[in-house]
Amino acid sequence: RLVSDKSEDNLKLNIVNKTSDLKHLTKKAILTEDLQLAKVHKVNLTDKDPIKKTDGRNSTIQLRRNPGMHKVLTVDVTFSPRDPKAPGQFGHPAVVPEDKQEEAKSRWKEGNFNVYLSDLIPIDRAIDDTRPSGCSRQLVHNDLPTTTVIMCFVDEVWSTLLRSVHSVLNRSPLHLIKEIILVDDFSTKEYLKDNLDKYMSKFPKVKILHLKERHGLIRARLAGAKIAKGDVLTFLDSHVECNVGWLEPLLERVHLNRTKVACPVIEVVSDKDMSYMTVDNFQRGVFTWPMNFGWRQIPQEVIEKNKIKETDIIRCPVMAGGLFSIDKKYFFELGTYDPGLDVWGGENMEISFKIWMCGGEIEIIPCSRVGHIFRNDNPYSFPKDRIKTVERNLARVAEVWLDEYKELFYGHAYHLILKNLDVGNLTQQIQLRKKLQCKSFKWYLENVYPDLEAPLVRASGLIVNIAMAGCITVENSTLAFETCDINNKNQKFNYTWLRLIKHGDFCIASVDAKGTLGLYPCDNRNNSLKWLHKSLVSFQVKLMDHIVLEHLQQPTCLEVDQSHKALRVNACDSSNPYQKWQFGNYYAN
Ligand code: UD2
Ligand code: MN
Repeated sequence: RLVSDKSEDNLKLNIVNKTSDLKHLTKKAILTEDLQLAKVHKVNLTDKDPIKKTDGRNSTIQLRRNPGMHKVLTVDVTFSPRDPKAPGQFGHPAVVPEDKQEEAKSRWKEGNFNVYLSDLIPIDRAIDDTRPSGCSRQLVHNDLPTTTVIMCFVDEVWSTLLRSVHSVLNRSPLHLIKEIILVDDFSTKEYLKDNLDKYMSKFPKVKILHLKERHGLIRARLAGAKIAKGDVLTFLDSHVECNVGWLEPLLERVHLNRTKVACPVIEVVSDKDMSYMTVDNFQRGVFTWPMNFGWRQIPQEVIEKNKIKETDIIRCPVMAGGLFSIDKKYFFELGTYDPGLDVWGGENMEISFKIWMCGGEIEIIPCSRVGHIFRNDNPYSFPKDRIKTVERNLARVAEVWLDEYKELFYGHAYHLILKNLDVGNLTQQIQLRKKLQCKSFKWYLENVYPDLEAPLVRASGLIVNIAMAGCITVENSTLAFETCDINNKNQKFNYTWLRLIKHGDFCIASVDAKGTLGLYPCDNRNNSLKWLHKSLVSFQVKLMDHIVLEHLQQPTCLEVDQSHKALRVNACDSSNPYQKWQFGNYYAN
């Protein structure tokens, strides 16, 4: 290990190798290597000399380093902590003393995690290096771009905010950190004002931007991005702990290709005991309808078949949102975030679709790991209703990016249709998508996220009534009930996410008082064309069920009249078999 105290900000710099690596190197070799790394850290080293390594069995192997590259710098000043016995040290769980239980409980709501324990553990604690083995041997370029770290926060817990900042300062090669911008999103807590400024004045790289009104995290990040001086923007939440070697692998990807957007693996800092926990490898960021973010493990057989290694980069359909590095110019070329998104939520979907559809890529970099405190609820207030805010944001994203697939979004969040949500003006966002000549959502589904089920209709084919052994048929632009014939085009219908029963551009409806049925031009906004057909597929068995006209006060059901074999609507009766229907195919529940 090599210690130098001449680095920037007068922080002590330890350059360490993981113990697992040390085993294979002689003492002399370690020194040579560390000297090289130290040089790299201060000046850009063009390293052409081969480095001698021994493999432990006394045979010397010659390693020619790639010119202009170096091994990831494992900078970590917390490696030998001042107080190794402090609670929470090395990422271990901390314990609330018996007589402090009440206090801990009452302070929970300050951040919706164990604030008492956060205050108890060191703000610069050591944590385990959780990177897969092999990461510390990876090479990155000597001329990596610099980054501005942007952390925005509203009423963040003091010790947690400090720990986030120190984890960046302590575990990043400082020549790569242009600055850390803390964007204070109009916090109400006094300590986040003068005290914070005073504390951070000791760290020249840290800048604080106090916003004069609440921007919400999306516009707060943009305020930070506007004044950023680094080549790359690295966004972080304000309750994180960056792990050893986290930064260079992210910057390396952006350096290789400016349209790559690099995310670290997000690990877990427990909200209950503040322990630092690693997560399973091979996780992709995905979403399910109606645009709920989640992580999904790559199936074992895919890992085996493609020989995917733990250190391999994982391409993700969507990012979690909080932590990523993006080339600054590219971020602005993409039109940043939609500034019409409010407060919190949905911006990760927006930026993800935008990146992929407009020529970029989103990657998770397993050799970069950052811990994050996941909380059950937002600890700050929303200017308007929380749920409505997120729904409106998502609907904006759907309107701009999902094309015809937005029906799936609304179909899974049907209450939004009934609410008649006002999403605000979208002209600029739609123009932007045109200007950037972004691809279609269909392209995205086929190429980026082929495993997402995205059937454009919920059900299709024949509409059968088994009791009467017949099917709904179009005859001379009217509706009739006839013997089923799978090859008859006039018996084919689509049941859409917006609940229309379509035959071409015409939709089944009952618009007169007598309850007769007819075909009318389809219109997604016309509620009198909408039918609810509930029991779709259950345990792979198709169930018959009612088809209910939705716009009426009294439930009214599609029925075939027993004697005349005519179609009509009638008062719903759960035991009436002539009101039960089944489509030929069902695509989703
Ligand atoms: C996730 C993301 C988060 C963001 C969010 C919304 C991760 C780990 N976290 O939820 O970054 O993308 O999804 O889609 O991927 N904040 C403000 N002003 C506000 C609200 C929040 O500055 O009005 C700050 C907040 O203090 C925090 C950050 O924004 O530092 C993210 O908020 P969060 O931690 O509540 O979001 P999270 O982690 O639940
Ligand atoms: Mn967070």
